[in-house]
Amino acid sequence: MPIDYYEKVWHNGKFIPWNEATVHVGSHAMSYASCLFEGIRAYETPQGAAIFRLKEHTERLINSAKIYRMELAYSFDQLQQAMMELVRVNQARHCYIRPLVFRGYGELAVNPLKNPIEVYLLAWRWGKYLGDEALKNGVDVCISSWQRIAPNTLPAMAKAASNYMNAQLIKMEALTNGYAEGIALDASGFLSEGSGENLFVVREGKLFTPPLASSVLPGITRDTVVTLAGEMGFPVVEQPLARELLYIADEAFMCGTAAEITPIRSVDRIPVGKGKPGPLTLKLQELYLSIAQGRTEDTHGWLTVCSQPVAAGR
Ligand code: PPE
Repeated sequence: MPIDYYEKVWHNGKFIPWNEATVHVGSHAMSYASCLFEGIRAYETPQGAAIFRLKEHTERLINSAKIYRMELAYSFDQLQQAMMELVRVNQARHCYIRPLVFRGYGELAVNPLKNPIEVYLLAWRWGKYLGDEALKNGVDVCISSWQRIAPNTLPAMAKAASNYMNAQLIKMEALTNGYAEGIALDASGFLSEGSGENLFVVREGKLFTPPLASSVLPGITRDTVVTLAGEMGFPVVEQPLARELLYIADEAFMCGTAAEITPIRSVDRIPVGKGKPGPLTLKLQELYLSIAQGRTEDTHGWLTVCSQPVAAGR
């Protein structure tokens, strides 16, 4: 699918055309993957385009930069303002925002410290992450033969491009074998996460999700699910989870900004529950989307409205 992009890109404080948002191949990030990113959705709401959990995504970006000793020239507030401005100048009704922070052109050697830090904000329109029918019908997934990065190799709490080389191996293997997504085990053999989503299992009225120690990204949708499920009277247990729990689960789903809440209907060709999206999964999915789209009152302050409804926007 070609990128359905918005024309204006934010680069170090200025807006530039999409086609001019290029980097030199000698940039540090190209050779050494010294790049961090975020993925954020702005939804169309009756109040105009609204960014979902902007504060938490910005915090995670700042944390990723701290872990990798990258000094950001922009404050928490400036980054949030820039993302709101990005949505406004592009007159986007809804979009996916991709902040990128990377080490640019300067010196080529492993030591990254002499290279400038570049900050870009891109926006494009992104449809359903795991296929058009995924949210409604669920997806077929497999357990990957690739493990998730071990805790003492690459930090899973940082959303770094390097982690996504591991994710690409998981994804390619899954697609090659006819699955929509792969779920990796952690270095101890417990369930970790999908190539781009966190994982939840429902069994006997309880929700389970792998803990951060299982090398998962501290997902913001994961946190949203934990909050909403708790309010619905379903506390979530965070503990190391055995692979076979998925095979005997009543329901399972994956979640992420891009994937939203996607039901899992089978794992390794074993049907999960009745082999179709479960009732609690669908309830959480609907509640999540209705809050994000401004159809249900935003009691948590998760939405940041960027603009008035724009008739001319797309
Ligand atoms: N784990 C991984 C490995 C991951 O990439 C994501 C998001 C999550 C969990 C869920 O995190 P959150 O979005 O905060 O709920 N993956 C992003 C990028 C996907 C891509 O293909 O690029 C996303 O969903 O935006």
